Formats: sequence, structure tokens, C-alpha cells
Amino acid sequence: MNLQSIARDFDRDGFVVVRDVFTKEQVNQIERELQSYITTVAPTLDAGEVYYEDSAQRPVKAMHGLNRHSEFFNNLRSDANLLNLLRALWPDGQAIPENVSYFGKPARDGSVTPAHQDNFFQHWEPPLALTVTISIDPSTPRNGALICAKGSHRKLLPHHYSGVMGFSMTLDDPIDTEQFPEEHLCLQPGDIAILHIAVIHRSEPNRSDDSRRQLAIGYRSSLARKNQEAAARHKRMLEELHAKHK
Ligand SMILES: O=C(O)CCC(=O)C(=O)O
Repeated sequence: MNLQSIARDFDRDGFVVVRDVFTKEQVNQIERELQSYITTVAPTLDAGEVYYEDSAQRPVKAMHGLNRHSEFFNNLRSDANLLNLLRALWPDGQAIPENVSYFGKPARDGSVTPAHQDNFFQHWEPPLALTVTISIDPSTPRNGALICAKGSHRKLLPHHYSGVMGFSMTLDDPIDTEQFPEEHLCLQPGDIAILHIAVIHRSEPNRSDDSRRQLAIGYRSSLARKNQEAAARHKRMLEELHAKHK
């Protein structure tokens, strides 16, 4: 693993894929913990912590805050390999783990993720924050692999209500793919992708027979602060939108 080239690619593109960070055994364990979480914890969660797909089977679409209800997922945030990688990306300051999410993108029922930039919702200043996506299943263009727009992380663009449950905002304008060419992140189990907090990303529905499960762990640098005013404004706007679109 060449930490220097990982850091260079991340800075240039706003995302980077790192292969084989987790072993097969570790991925199997993550899978077991997820199964148990879905069976025992998900049914007890509040709205906002779990979303189901709109199909008859109602498979899990996404879950947030897994670190709050599971010691395993809480501890996973401090994985030594991950922290070592993050030190290379952020030589100054310390990586502080945030939320652990799960994106199910289930076989046949996985729905679209509209194009968005996470810092439009998260408000980190300076934008020293990122998401580590851990692949549990192989991801391909057929089963809704994540798609990132290269070099799109330098500026936040306007968003509006998307109408998609769980991904409430999307970019106002189509992605300028001449300026920011899109790339499918085709991952194998145990690979990770590191996404800058402002990189434009999206994914297509999953119409295939193969699920595309991924965990996403948020980190921020100790040098980043949340713009509380912007966060409060955003929360009010979302509440209004949800009331209007109930
Ligand atoms: O899995 C997806 O399609 C979306 C993931 C996402 O939006 C994220 O990790 O921020």
C-alpha cells in the first residue's frame, strides 16, 4: 500500500479506492454482525435511523448510527489500518470517527441514490471530513456501484429537494461530466473507497440478482468545525420539506 500515492489521488480526485484493506474473515464477521443488527436492532430503531425500500419485501435500504447501538460497529471505527490510512491523508490534526451507516442496495429492489455532496448537509469547515466505504459484496455497474465525479470536491454546488426517501437533497443541475468525469467504483469485498466530504457521488438502482451492501464510516479532522448556524438552518429547511411532502 503506497500511502503517498493514495493521498495524492485523494487530493486530486476527491476519492480513492484502496484494495484488500479487510480480510475475508473480517468481511465475514462484518456480514454476521450486520445480519444480527438487521434482525434484532433495526426493528427497534427510530425513523431516520433505518429506511426500507418501497417494494413488497421491504428490504433494508439504509441504516445510520450503527455505532450507537453496537459495540462491534463502534469499535470498527478505530480499526488500525483505517486510522493509519487517514493519517497519510491528514498529516495535521487527528481523525475523529463519526457516524457508521449501512447502504443495502438489495438485489432487484435497490433504489437510486441521487447525485449529492455530503458537505451540503454536514457543514464541516474547513471541509476536512470524509467517508470510508467498506465493500461487503462485489459492486459493479449492474448492481448500482457508487459513481464519483472526479475533481468535484473543491466547491459545493446548489441542491434542492430530491423526493427520494433517505437522500432528501440532490444537485440542482446535471453533473458537468466534461469537467468532472464520472467513475464507477467497482469494489471487491474488503476493498474500501475513501470519499471526500464534498465529492459528488450517486448510484443507479439495482435491477440485478446481486445485492450491493456497503458500510460507510464518517471521519472528520480535529481541525474541522461544524458550522452550527448552517446546520440549524438546514435542519429547519428539512423539517419544512418533510412536513410539505408527507
Ligand atoms: O450507497 C449509496 O448509493 C450512497 C452512499 C452515500 O451516499 C454515501 O456514502 O454518502
